[in-house]
Amino acid sequence: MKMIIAIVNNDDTADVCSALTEENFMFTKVSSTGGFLKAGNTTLLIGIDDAYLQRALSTIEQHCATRSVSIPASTLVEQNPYDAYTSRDITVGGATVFVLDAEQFIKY
Ligand code: 2BA
Repeated sequence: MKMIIAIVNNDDTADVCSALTEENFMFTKVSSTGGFLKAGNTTLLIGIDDAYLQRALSTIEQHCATRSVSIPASTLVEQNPYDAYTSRDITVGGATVFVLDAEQFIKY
C-alpha cells in the first residue's frame, strides 16, 4: 500500500480530480499554500494498492502542466540590488509528488 501526496497547481486541480475519479481512485483534497509564492495550491492524498501506483502517477502527470510564472526578482535569494524592481520568470509545476509506504490501511 502506498500513500501518494501530490501538490497540484490550482489551475489543474479540477482536471486531475475528474481524471482520478473516472479511474476509480479514491483521494482526499486538501487546500494548501505554497511556502515560497504563498499562492493557493491543492494537496491530494491518494491511498493506493502498489499495483495501481504507476497508473495513478501517469494520470497525475497527464493532467498537470508546468507553467511559467512571473515573480518580483526581489523575492529570489540570489537577487542583486539592480533587480529590485524587475521581475523574473520561474517554472512552476505541474505537480510535486511524494510516494510513501503506508504501513497500515484501516477503515473503522
Ligand atoms: P511554492 O513553495 O509556492 O513554490 C512555487 C515555485 O517557486 C516552485 O515551483 C519553484 O519553481 C519556485 N521556488 C520555490 N522555492 C524557491 C526558492 N527558494 N528559490 C527560487 N524559486 C523557488 P515547484 O517546485 O513546482 O513547487 C510548487 C509547489 O509545490 C510549491 O509552491 C510547494 O507548495 C510545493 N513543493 C515543492 N517542492 C516541495 C518540497 N520539497 N516539499 C514540500 N512542498 C514542496
